[in-house]
Amino acid sequence: MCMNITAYQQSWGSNSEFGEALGDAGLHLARISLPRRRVAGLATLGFLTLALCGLTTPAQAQTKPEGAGAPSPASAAPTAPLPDYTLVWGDEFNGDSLDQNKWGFRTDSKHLSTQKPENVSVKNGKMCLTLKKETVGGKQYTGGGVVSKAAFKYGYYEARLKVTPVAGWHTAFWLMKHDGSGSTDSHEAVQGLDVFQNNSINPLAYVVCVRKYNPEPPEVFGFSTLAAPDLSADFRTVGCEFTPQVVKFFLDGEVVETVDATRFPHGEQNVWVSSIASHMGGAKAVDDARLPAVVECDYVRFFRKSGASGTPP
Ligand SMILES: [Ca+2]
Repeated sequence: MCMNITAYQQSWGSNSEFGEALGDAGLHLARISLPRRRVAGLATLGFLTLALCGLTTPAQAQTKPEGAGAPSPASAAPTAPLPDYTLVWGDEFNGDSLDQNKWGFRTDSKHLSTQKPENVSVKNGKMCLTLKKETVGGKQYTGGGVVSKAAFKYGYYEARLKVTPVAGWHTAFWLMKHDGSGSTDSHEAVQGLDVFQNNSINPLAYVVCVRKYNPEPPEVFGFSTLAAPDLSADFRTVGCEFTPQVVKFFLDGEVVETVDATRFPHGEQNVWVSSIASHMGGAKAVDDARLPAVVECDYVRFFRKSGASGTPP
């Protein structure tokens, strides 16, 4: 297995995005039963997403369908979904621009896209990652992403987000030490926790796993492809509790995968949210006709257990 992982790292890079290739190899497939919600047509949902992120014309916005897209619970004070945890860092994205005291940008060129700061915006209580067909940095598409300036270790990490229904995009919420380069190189990473990785060609599944980077050799633990409600149809809450003993992955408040954390060393990690164009998941091509597209994130939060020590936010 380690041979396979190394081979994939060489072709995909040593970062969160190589995990999905492992999933394509069918190393592990776990299915969970989750309630499915009836959703409106994809065209309507795509339109609504663009409207919320200000990418439609005023005339188009006037035709916004009623009743679609429930408002986010942004006004509620963030509370920990687990006992004894307290919010110590986060962003509700309530302003009109990204808070660069909290976030830096992902700026790499990887797989099929170059990630641009200009593609990250904050509107209507959401952070929007705009996905475009344009040639930049030798790639034919541009995506976007953010990485927290603060790094944390043990605690509960959570994001609420909605992916695009447009095929060809890999959207992730994950935890990994950032080396300051804007890329996903993992030279400083001890471990990586992939809380959520979706390939938009299949909005009904996503991947979780734990990756050990250092000391070498790299290893992957708990790699699971999880069935989910349509991740492009509505916002979903994904979380990860990290303790010295265990990593627990959550979807909408339910534990969906558990990994023994005593099997790998632990270090600090930054918080990432990004979307890049990619063939991962078996996408043969990006669906150009439906671009630009948008990935939305309602919030990112980090809670620490009461009495626990850690890096101040
Ligand atoms: Ca929000």
